[in-house]
Amino acid sequence: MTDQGRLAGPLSTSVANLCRRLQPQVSARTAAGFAEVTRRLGAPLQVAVAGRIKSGKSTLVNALIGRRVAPTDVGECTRLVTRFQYGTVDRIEVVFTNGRKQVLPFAADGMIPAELGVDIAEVSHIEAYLTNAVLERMTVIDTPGLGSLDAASVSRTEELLGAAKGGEGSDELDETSRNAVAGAEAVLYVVTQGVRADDQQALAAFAAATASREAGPVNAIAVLNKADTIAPESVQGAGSDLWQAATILSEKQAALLKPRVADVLPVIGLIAESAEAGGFTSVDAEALRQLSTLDEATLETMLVAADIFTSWDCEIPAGTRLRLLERLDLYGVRQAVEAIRAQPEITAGGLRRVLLEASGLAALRARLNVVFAARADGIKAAAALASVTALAHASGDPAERQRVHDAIEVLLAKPEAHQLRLLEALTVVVAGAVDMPEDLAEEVLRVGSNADIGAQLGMPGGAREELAAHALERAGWWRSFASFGATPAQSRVAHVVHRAYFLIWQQLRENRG
Ligand SMILES: Nc1nc2c(ncn2[C@@H]2O[C@H](COP(=O)(O)OP(=O)(O)O)[C@@H](O)[C@H]2O)c(=O)[nH]1
Ligand SMILES: [Mg+2]
Repeated sequence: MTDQGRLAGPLSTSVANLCRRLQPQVSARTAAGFAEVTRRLGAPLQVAVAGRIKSGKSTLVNALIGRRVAPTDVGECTRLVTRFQYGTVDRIEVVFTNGRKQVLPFAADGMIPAELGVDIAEVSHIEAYLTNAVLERMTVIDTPGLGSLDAASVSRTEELLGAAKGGEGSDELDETSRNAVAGAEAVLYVVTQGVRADDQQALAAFAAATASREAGPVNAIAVLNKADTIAPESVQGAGSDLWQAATILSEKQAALLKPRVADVLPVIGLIAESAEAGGFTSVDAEALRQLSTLDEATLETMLVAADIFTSWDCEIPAGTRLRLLERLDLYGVRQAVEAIRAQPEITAGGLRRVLLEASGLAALRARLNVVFAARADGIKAAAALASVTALAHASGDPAERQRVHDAIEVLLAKPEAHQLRLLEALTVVVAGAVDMPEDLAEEVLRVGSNADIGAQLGMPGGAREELAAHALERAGWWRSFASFGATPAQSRVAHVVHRAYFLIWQQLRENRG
């Protein structure tokens, strides 16, 4: 099988094998669905960027990809779902609802054209193939967002997130299978200062659509975007520190979204995009340098509000100031000017790094790597199993359903399937659904959130013998905790953790040579 090498891990491999084995034993339609499931298992993790309209999703997508390619603000495209995936040649395709595809030229500025020149009512979504390396590890899906006035874009988003009511049990199996496999596997949820009821609903729908086994927060993280627009004085305990205020607000949002997302990270998508996607140039750096020579009082006045900043009478052309504002907004301008004043020799490149640092993007990337990449095997396999189950369920043939069901039972008993249980345990611990002493909760998190054994054991780079001894010791500890001293809820988690350690120990022994 050609994509075997790209499967996310042992569990994904087992699910792919299951699909392949069952294919000759099921109806042609179910088999076609299985083929699609297998194809998706071999593809990079599908991460949807979701959230309300104008929360800055497309801006953040550009920052993550490292290229300003998704139109922001206005235009038809902001009302469509766009999938950014890896390709060896840059190419954009419009996919119509009837399945037809049409290649689209990039706009002069290298972006997806804001107006497509086709009947948008007939468009399903846009596929963008880009050479950017980030996309080799994840496919990023930009969504139009909820809370828009335009019902069509809302339904396109809901469909993608799996919230649309599918025709379950209907004869339209092709439609069903498409729905079953079309959903994203992980979601990056963009919120701004207020979390609303429909934010929660969308997340709940996503979790229900993607997790056959309650994967929950494991496949969703959130960002508190536009952190630069927070007024620190309005946040208790923040003093005048914007980042402190953003962190406090993020923690509050995390508490609100808790059973749904693992984490809420503050970011400034706009600054991240400018710093990372080529928007910030040496021309901007020069303009900032000029600004930094203004006297303190003048600059302070200008930085009070956007309209004052652009309309104030000063020698830097208004157009240049507008451009700075568009790329950095007032907070970014202030950060850059402060950096120049602290370090007058700073280069345009140095300034770009300062801005990137100020944007919080690095922390988001790191988190995406841990939360999604390390768990991609479990997340992808869980999503695939959900699809397989849905496909079998939709088949009118009880014998076929039973055959698939039995095969899944066998698969779930395999050692590699244990990570699904570990993900569940992780979920209840992170969500606070089971009371755990803090050090134990952290240990569960560490074992469940890392792909590398050394990191799982909290001994990165440790020698094999040492790791094995530690794994065995912890396995024993969790087993006795499960039997004595634990509440029933704790005990269920403890059994899972015990087995995780046991499997790690076994793996270390097997690989001894
Ligand atoms: N101040 C500020 N503005 C932002 C930020 N991120 C995005 N924006 C602006 O918010 C507007 C909407 O952004 P867009 O990415 O199109 O939002 P979407 O509808 O969620 O895709 C644009 O004008 C962006 O420049 C941010 O972090 N800070
Ligand atoms: Mg958008």
